[in-house]
Amino acid sequence: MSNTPVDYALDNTLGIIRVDNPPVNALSQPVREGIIRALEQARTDHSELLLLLCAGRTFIAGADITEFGKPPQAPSLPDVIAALESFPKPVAVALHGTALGGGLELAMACHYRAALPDARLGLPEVKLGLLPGAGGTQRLPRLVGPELALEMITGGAPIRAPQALAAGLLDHMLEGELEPAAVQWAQNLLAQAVPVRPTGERPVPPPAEADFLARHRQQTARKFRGQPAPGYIAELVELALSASLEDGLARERECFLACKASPQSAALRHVFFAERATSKLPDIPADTPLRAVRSAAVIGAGTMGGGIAMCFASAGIPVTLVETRQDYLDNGLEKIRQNYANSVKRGRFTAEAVAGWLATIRGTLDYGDIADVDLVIEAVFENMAVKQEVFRKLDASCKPGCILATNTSYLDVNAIAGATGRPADVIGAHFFSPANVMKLLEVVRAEKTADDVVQTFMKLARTIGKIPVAVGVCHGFVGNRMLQAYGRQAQLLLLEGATPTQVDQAMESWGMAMGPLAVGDLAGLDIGYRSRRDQGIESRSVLESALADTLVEMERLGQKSGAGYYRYDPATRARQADPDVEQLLREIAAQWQVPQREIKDEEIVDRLILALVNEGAAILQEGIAARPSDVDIVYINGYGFPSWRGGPMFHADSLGLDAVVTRLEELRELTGDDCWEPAPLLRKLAAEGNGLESLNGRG
Ligand code: 3H9
Repeated sequence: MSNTPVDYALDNTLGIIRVDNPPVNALSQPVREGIIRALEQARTDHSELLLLLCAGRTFIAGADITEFGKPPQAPSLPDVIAALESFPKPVAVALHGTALGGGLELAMACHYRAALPDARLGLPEVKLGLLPGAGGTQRLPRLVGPELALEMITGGAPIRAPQALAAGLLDHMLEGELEPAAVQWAQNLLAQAVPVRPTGERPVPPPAEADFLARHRQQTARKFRGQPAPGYIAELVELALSASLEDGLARERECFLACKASPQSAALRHVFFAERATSKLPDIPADTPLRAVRSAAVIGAGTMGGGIAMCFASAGIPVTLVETRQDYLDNGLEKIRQNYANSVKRGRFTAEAVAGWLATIRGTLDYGDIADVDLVIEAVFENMAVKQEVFRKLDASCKPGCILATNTSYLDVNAIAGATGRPADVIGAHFFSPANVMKLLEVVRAEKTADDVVQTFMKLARTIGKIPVAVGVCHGFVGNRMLQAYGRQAQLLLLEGATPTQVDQAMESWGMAMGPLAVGDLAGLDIGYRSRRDQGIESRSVLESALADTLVEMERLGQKSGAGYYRYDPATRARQADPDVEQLLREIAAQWQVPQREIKDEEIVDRLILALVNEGAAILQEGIAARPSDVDIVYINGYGFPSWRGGPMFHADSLGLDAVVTRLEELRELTGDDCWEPAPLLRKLAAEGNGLESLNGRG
């Protein structure tokens, strides 16, 4: 391997530019400069056609995102791309892996494009709060038409090579090994003496339906609220239909720079790195030898257990589902079949793939059948005695070294581990429902969990498609503990004079996927009710659960009973404000002597969000989460927090910790509630003039 990231060599009259910038061949400054140098050399040598390709696992996966917060360094990507498009000799490009963002933009400016069949091509910039800033919005419509271009740029999802070939984004499909196949293809182009063919000189094909942009804007207005990039993208695709390439590129540049400087993009870039950082555990070496996990078992075939079993099966790990009764097992297996069948109907998986996965799931009533598995996940009823009983049986049945995981949302994993003679092998795995869909997985490290068990589980979580976040033991771990503080404020605000509609609308307008009371109704109010009774809290004995307890005792359990905080239209399930609940609130407030007043939306948002921030800071201080960005990832992926706000801890930094501390103190003054005492960590960082970001361990 050469020590510069771009190599140029001649093979007779074929000039080959090879990019080698691991891990994903991002277009860092040395790569951009290397390509310009190679073009300078090729301009005067005896090459007749150039071939550009990449070493390693992928073609260029985009601009180097780490450069975005820094001053620009020449040459810019648009300059490199202009140099390729206007190069006097034909330039061919061969793609493999993921040709994304600036990588695809660069490929689109080359004159001929080929790819291996499993390559994926896309412009995912929108996921970073950006838009393609190096010609993507102008060249993609010229190659594939404005409709598909708009879909690809606003959706951000890549398409596969066969679709790209059919759409006109590729000219040729390569077979076999990348380099020999690409060289062979380039030799053929040479033999045909193909001409230069600048994409920018092509006209944009007219749209099939003239109103496609208006329809698109209407359909996506709600989905993209709060984010500037999607609006600009529609404008730019529209511009591509009428403007010259030059004018289109100039406007694209302006919009790209505006997006790059936006707080939404800074937040989404933070999320990109935060999502990947969760796997890096500060206290466990990355090269810790892992335990092999080739087979798994799940105890309990309920909704959660079934969903977890599907995660393993879909990742190619055979799984045994264990139940106590044949009818429970049969129901559980049937539910799995139905879930898979629905996914096939929706086009998520092929019937063939699903049949293969189903064949790897087997059921049993006998713990003897799981004696040889490498990993067990217990997903029985959320009750300490029941779980400890299961772990005693696992201890007696499973082979030494088997990882024993408990799926719990609140319980003390140390106490569960203590029921076995091998606590080092025990770990918590808090899946979110539906487990086969939700990405988040809280990996709970108990006091005695062995390092290799933690590391193995973190890796395994990625294998089954999850974003794992390592957390410590406390009631509710990271997510549910923060949720409790957040939900408590929602309840207090109701008693102080807000309505469920006002609270939910304030939070939804701010960006939460769903307001807290609507979430409560969706999940079922009986869940919290039961959990409070399990903890020995008497019904209606606590102010912040007085309303919820009363509603449950009136058989208003939420959506499933047609009413909770709201009434639900039986046909449409649309929520409707319920005057009975507002009356009930007035009565409970009077009973508890809570004065009612008019509450502004701003106070609702501040109290709910700052409750998350303050609890998150306490969690960090206690070492329950390793870094603020881990807390952000939990809240974004498990609780509907808007990713374009970066998560609660990133959001606190964007408000400024000084301002956060001041507002917490004001809220303490306003409500007289000690929960608003700023977490010492916030005070300390604010006094130092630092943000929470300083604890993330990234530059
Ligand atoms: C853009 O192109 C703007 C242009 O339109 C205009 C410019 C003027 N930069 O995800 P992985 C790192 S915007 C820097 O774990 P995988 C990543 O952090 C860009 N670093 O691997 C990780 O580091 P670490 C548009 C990057 O195989 C390592 O590479 N492009 C970049 O699961 C491995 O990544 C995108 O948005 C980058 N662009 O997935 C594509 N990409 O090991 C973003 C990755 O230290 N990238 N890294 O944690 C991806 O979607 C995935 O990384 C990819 C590989 C699918 C490529």
